[in-house]
Amino acid sequence: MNLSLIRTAATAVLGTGLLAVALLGGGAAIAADPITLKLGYSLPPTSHYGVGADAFAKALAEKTDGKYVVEMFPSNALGGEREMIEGAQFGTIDLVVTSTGPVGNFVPDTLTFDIPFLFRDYAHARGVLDGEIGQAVLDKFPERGLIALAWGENGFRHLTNNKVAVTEPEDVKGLKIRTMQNDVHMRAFTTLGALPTPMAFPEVFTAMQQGTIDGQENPIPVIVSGNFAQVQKYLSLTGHVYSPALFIMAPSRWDELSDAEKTAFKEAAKIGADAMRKQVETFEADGIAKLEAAGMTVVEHPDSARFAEALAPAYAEYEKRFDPELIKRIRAWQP
Ligand code: EAX
Repeated sequence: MNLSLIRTAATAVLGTGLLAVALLGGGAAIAADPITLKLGYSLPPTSHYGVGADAFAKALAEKTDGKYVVEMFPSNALGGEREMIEGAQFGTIDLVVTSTGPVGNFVPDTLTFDIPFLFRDYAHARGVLDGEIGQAVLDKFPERGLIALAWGENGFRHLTNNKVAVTEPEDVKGLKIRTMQNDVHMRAFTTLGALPTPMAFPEVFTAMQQGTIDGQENPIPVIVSGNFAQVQKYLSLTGHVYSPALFIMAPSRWDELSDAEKTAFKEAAKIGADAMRKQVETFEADGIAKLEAAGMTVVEHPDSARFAEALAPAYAEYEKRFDPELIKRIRAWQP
């Protein structure tokens, strides 16, 4: 391997201030004239998204002999998730790791997966997404001006707030809860009697700090990596919905790739997704204890069955809006 080349590429990438550290440390070759791709995500580099993006960058370099260098833009540096997805559509951002939160506004088929209490556990969600049903949704992206390389993971979402230790659906009544810009989620919270406030993620911390919202809901890895314990008192492990993540790519970039490169990008995204899922598990293993140590009161067993029951009117609507047969097939999925 030519070390001076690596150093030159490293300096070039370092010069931007934001870089693919994993790539440079990973021992992968960097081609003489590498193509630099911009990848954006909403969480810090140490998050599950950061770990997944780094693993993707490393695998991509290995699979393409260093032709592609991924420059990382973590922590909303390129805007909120909705803006980043628009960036991919326009071709101003090459790659985005995002939750499905705002994706339904672009590819409505993803919304089916945002239905509350649809998946029993991680094995169920991952199995459906990695199988035929998940692939069929990935295949819908091109007609909406986007490429989806692979499903990643954000995790099961739990509720935090500053007013009350939520154990029953009634406790949620009147709470101002920030939701993602996702009308399936908003419908669920309206049905529970909360006041859902759709908001882009970059604004959430300040909104909690200033009390313009009482609470929010996110997976443990996001609550931990976002330091939400600093501004939220109560955490209820509602696990009310599974939050998938995606590796999205700009079609303008995708169209430039050879077939072999397209395969390399997809395989690398799958490796990134696996690393992301592992990191979600790591965060979940010690995250709750960390949040308790940081001062949060944790309700470990809110009444999930009653939450699901209280959502009946919302389910009736989802069944009208989405394919009820598909919902049935997803629910019935077995490993
Ligand atoms: O993708 O907006 C959200 O709450 C997301 O879960 C977060 O940005 C991670």
